[in-house]
Amino acid sequence: MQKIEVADSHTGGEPTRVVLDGFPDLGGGPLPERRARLDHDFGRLRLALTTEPRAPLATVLALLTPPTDPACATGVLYADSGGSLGMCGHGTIGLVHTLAALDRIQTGHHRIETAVGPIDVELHPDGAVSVDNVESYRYQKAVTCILPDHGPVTGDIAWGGNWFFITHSAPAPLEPHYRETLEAYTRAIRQALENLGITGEGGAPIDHIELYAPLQGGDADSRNFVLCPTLTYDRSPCGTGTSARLACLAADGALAPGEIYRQEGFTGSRFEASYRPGTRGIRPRIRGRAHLTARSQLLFEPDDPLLEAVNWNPDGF
Ligand code: PYC
Repeated sequence: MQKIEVADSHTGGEPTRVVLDGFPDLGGGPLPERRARLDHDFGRLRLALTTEPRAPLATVLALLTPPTDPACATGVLYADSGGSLGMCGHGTIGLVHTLAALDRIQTGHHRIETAVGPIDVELHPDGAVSVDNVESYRYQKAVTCILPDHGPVTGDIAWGGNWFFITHSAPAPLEPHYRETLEAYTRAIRQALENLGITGEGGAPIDHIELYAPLQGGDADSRNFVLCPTLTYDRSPCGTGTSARLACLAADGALAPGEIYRQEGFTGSRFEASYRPGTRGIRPRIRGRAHLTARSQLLFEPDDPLLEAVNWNPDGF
């Protein structure tokens, strides 16, 4: 029977599953090559680890892999039930918290290698984690696509470690009561972008859609709703989404380097963000907290009909 050791946590409500042992060897070479092998050769196992019955919806996998750069504490590949991810902000906060809880890293500064480049992290004495994300930038401003049921929607395309379409257009307030409406709307945007061939740089698919609404007079600057490749929403304020949004604000001259931006997510959890200038865009810093939820051994009995969760849709029953 196959057994896989995992440690689960959540960052502002969004689950992260760190795979500690039992995942097949992804081989050596640069991390983008290992990421491609994860997508091509281990898609079904990735699904089994990120969907029911073994994982809550929205789970992001953090697969530990040896770094190519000896200065890095670890390498990591991120993935969810929609596929692999370049980077994951909430997942990095969850990873650092988990490694600290397992006594594998101490308070202070560390470097981690991801499939889209090295990132620096700081584990603070109070347990908070800051992530100095990969360079983030706005690729295109004010791109319009037409939605069959909603008409034109205009937004920016930006990179924050994943590709985002970011817009303040929304058919309803960004409140839990309207979740289904917002999910349907952001899924329609994603589909329209795909149909129109609107992509990130180099033809990369835009697999994250971010709606935002400025908040005035509260203790956060903005609230967001982020549709992930899982086709459900991010329970956290989304680290890569906050990075992409910061890149747009910086490009518009609406946020100064070092200024604190408080991003509230759809469930009300918060990240604190700021940036320093980069070469092409900005270097965002995202600060948040994670909490452990479980340490377990996942079991895969050979006669389990749901060994691979592919095509199993519990909502369909
Ligand atoms: O926090 O960057 C993030 C993220 C990406 C997908 C889900 N969370």
